Amino acid sequence: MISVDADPAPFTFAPATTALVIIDMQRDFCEPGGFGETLGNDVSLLQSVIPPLQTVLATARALGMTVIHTREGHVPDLSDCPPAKLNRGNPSLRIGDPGPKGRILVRGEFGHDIVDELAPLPDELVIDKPGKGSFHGTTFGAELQARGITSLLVAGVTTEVCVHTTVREANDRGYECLVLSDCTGSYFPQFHRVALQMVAAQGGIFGWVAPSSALLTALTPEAVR
Ligand code: TIU
Repeated sequence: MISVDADPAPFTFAPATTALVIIDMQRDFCEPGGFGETLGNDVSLLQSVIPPLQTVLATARALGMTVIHTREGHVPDLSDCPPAKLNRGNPSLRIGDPGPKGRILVRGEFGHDIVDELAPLPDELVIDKPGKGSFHGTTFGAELQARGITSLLVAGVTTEVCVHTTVREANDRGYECLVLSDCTGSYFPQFHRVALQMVAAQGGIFGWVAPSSALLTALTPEAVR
């Protein structure tokens, strides 16, 4: 077992039954001209997530761990996008509108895909999800079960939206989740901070939180062997 120095207590996991889950590191959220920017956000705030997450991803791959990527988005006819989501707020462009990186938050468009730095390998699972949580409307739960996964190392964006929703869904289904604090990010730094506190408070009500440095200290080839 690997033990990571985490908040509120050490997080222990077996690499063979643990997946690195990278949530929605899509151009639509991380780069100008996508969904995140249409909502009025400064998307440059998410850039700091990429370098530490690249290191964690490279380590997980080198150790042969299960890596799963998710993408939020909708089929081209938007039949999986509830009107309550489509019509919400006053964005500069709505979901499905043509933008500089293709139709906003639509599957198959350039903007919907994952940033180059974290591009999935051909053998890595990519879960397309219509909502904020990774379990809702997807095969994510079945895929975890099929692989015997019981613990999740969770990274990606945004901390208080899709990362939080996924961790809450996973926690209710019995998965143990470690959120990597520097490998998640938000358009609202104060939400990022408090969202991480919410996970670990009350004895770890939703899971555990640790910086990637703590994971990498514990996750060495010697420890995994
Ligand atoms: N707007 C925002 O903070 N996030 C999302 O809409 N989706 C995800 O977090 N992926």
